[in-house]
Amino acid sequence: MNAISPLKLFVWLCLIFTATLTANAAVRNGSGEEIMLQGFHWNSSRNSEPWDSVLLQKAATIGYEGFTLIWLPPVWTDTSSWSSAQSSGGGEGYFWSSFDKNSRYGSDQQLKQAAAALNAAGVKVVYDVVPNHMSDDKAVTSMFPRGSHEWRHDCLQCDEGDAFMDGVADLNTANPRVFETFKNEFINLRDNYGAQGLRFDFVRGYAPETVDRWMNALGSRQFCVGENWKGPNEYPQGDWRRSASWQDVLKDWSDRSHCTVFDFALKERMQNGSLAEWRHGLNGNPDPAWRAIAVTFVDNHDTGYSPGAYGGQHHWALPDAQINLAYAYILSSPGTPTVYWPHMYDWQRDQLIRQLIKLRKGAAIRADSPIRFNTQYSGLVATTSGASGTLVIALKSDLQRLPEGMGAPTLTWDNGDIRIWSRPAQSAAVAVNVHCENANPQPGEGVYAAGSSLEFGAWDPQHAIALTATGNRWSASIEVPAQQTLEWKCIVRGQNASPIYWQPGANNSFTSGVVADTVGRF
Ligand code: 7SA
Ligand code: CA
Repeated sequence: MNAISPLKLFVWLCLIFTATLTANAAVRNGSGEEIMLQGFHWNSSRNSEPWDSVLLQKAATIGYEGFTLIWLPPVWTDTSSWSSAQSSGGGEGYFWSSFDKNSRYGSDQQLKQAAAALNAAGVKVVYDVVPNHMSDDKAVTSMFPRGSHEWRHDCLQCDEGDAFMDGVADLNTANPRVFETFKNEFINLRDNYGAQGLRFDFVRGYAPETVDRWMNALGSRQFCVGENWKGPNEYPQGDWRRSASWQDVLKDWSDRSHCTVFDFALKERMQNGSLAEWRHGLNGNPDPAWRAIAVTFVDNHDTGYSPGAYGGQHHWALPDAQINLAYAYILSSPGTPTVYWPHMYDWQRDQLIRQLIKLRKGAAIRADSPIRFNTQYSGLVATTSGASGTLVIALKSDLQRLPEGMGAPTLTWDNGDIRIWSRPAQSAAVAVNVHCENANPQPGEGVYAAGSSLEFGAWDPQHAIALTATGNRWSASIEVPAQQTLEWKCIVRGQNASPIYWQPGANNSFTSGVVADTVGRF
């Protein structure tokens, strides 16, 4: 049998290597431990001082605060202007007419200086790009001549996605020449303007696969995030996404683009749900591959208020009373958190945000870090495990009795509406099945497990774990950190924790991760 030649072996190994790379190509979420600042608001292009010089002056501070990414507005010149009954605008970059970087935010030179200063301060620059559409106010000399399938209106079925407004400004991004033009510009942003990532605008307007092809051309571990602001109810009849969840729709887009996505599932819960329901954001999904793709935010230049004319756009603004709670949640939970410029630098929420960033970094929370929700408490109580620490948060919660050794909160804000404990790193959580036998609950009573750790309600019968009956056994499965010796007892109690019957005798105890079941009996 002739030995395999070294060359053949080398080719074979290369094939294996590239196959594994592309097969499970990870999401482009930077280091996985990023904190993003949205480096503008809706009226930044109308700022008295050119925005690029504001950024240049603030670059060192932004780095010092702990931000590792900054999302900059579209830098292509936009000379549009529009007005409606309620407001007016234009020039913000979203209706651009050429790749010329002398924009309302500053000159080409000022942009280069600001970008260089931010990158030097350790804040990677992420440019907002708008390939779906452009203003075509110079019909004759446009970058994309009409009548050659490069515009949606020349070839309706060529547009890979939705139209912006009436679609007359939409480009066909899959058209080879259109695709190449943007690819070359993205490479230009990387090579000459310090781009280390891109924010893709209006991704509902083109295919995620096209985004993936552009990002592959950029190579290396560039960061990318898609703005897929399109609720399930906006998909047409017959499209599976119409009856899917926001999370499913976002995950599908990310799987096909290998980019992260703004967590509109969380935004929707923050807007419409109770605090306890914030756990249903993409960043709270039990699967780390789902948490890893989430870019969480409280508000942005569309949804929120902005300093200046008309207060910005405020299409879907979070009520003021929720904003601190929302930052406490996104900065101490998985996903890649985004801070909105005015909250930090115009409206004095910087003190809280700075402390939250410090706690997050201290615990080395990552986008895919595990999170456990303690739903037996009111409000939102969650434990996020980072590489070097654990953050326990209690938002407007009735958590009062604390487990042994938990002590006072590391951070208390808004009269205790926000409490965060910074604790030592925990080993990965494991499931344990808790069982009680020979209980004899009377009508209106239930069987619970009360015990030493937060998961067991810290011995507080009011916050013990409710068990469900199967025959003469009441059970529940919970997640607890591994390698912990935990003690607990069965109790029978009424709805409002009276009367209470405790299991007699010694506490039940077990070491988590060693046993899968723990049984107590009356
Ligand atoms: O209503 C908010 C939510 O409430 C919740 O209760 C709802 C949600 O469903 C509901 O549950 O969210 C809905 O509304 C959102 C906001 O409209 C929608 C969302 O899909 C929908 O569910 O979000 C869409 O709109 C956002 C502004 C987009 C989203 O991607 C998109 O999905 N955001 C990005 C996109 C753009 C555009 O690039 C930017 O828009 C955003 O800053 C960026 O973040 O075409 C030539 C032409 C003609 O067709 C027009 O007739 C003519 O009028 C030009 C003229 N169009 C002008 C527009 O009328 C004018 O408004 C255009 C040239 O300028 C303006 O457009 C601005 C836009 O207003 C502004 O937001 C655009 C360009 O300057 O820049 C910004
Ligand atoms: Ca389109």
